Amino acid sequence: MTEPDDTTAPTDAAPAPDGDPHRAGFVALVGRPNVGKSTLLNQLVGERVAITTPKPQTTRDRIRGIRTFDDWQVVYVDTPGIHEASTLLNRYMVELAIGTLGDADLVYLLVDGAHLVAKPEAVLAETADVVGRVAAAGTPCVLIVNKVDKVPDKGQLLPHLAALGELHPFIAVVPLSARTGDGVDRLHALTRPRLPESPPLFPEDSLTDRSMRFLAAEMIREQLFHRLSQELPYQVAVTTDAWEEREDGLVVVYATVHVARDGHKGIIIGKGGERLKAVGRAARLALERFSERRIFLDLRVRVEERWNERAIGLKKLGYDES
Ligand SMILES: Nc1nc2c(ncn2[C@@H]2O[C@H](COP(=O)(O)OP(=O)(O)OP(=O)(O)O)[C@@H](O)[C@H]2O)c(=O)[nH]1
Ligand SMILES: [Mg+2]
Repeated sequence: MTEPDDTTAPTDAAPAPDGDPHRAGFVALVGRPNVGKSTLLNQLVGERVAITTPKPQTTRDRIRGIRTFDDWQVVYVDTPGIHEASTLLNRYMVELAIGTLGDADLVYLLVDGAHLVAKPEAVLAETADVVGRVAAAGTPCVLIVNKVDKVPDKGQLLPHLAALGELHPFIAVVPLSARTGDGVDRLHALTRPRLPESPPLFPEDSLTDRSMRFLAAEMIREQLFHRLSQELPYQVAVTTDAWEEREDGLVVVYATVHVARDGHKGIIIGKGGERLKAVGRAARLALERFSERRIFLDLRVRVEERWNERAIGLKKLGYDES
């Protein structure tokens, strides 16, 4: 069994001062759930390496996305949203995000600009909490005010940007839109000088450190998030069990949706199997686009009783630090 290489990364180089040595390092993307961390990761990398949904707590793992320029390389580390975690899975997610802070050369701390205008006090209070974690780690930090495409009158942002800027000695406060890419270029100029002198950390055509198996499972989970409501998305996990390349070029992917309760199985499958079919179809198309292969997806549902409440269940389904 082999897996295809990652697709080729865009190589438009950011200008660098003459004679400056090659630089490479890590930038951690952190913030509350749903602020657009994974959308920004994809925008920066130029490919959809992380799944994104309108629901909070979509990202459960650390996902590295790589961007290679002529004389520097940056490894962006997407993390789960930092929140008041109560369940075992959520505590695991938050610890993972906080653990990333100390390992990075630079932190991008994201807030939702549209929320900032609508509910400034709430956003300031919850940002202060995340800022405390960043300050404890001691890593230099850029504050990113995302989703500014949702704020028609940019002047409305100004007093709030100033208030946020007082929370911490940020390197800069950068308003941008991860969705449209507006304002993203400014990040490159701020980031390069903060990275250490180093040869590239990954091959120059790599887009992510994650395998196609992992990305396949995530693409299926993304479709489940889109099609399930209330608590159910948080009770499912997906594994890729096998990846087989046939001689005619077709790739057969075997994957399983794990549900925490017997009663959830029928909901996932849907009437006449319709929901599972729709999930499989959409995930297969996304995977075909990304891998540039023809895919046959064999998708099953299995009950892994209370997997999300038990350490052993989490580990079994891939949620461990390794
Ligand atoms: N309008 C607009 N929407 C955005 C922007 N960035 C992200 N979104 C939307 O916000 C929602 C959440 O985006 P994600 O990238 O999944 O957010 P996240 O911070 O990774 O969320 P978690 O993984 O749950 O912590 C999605 O519906 C995105 O399409 C933006 O710049 N503008
Ligand atoms: Mg995310």
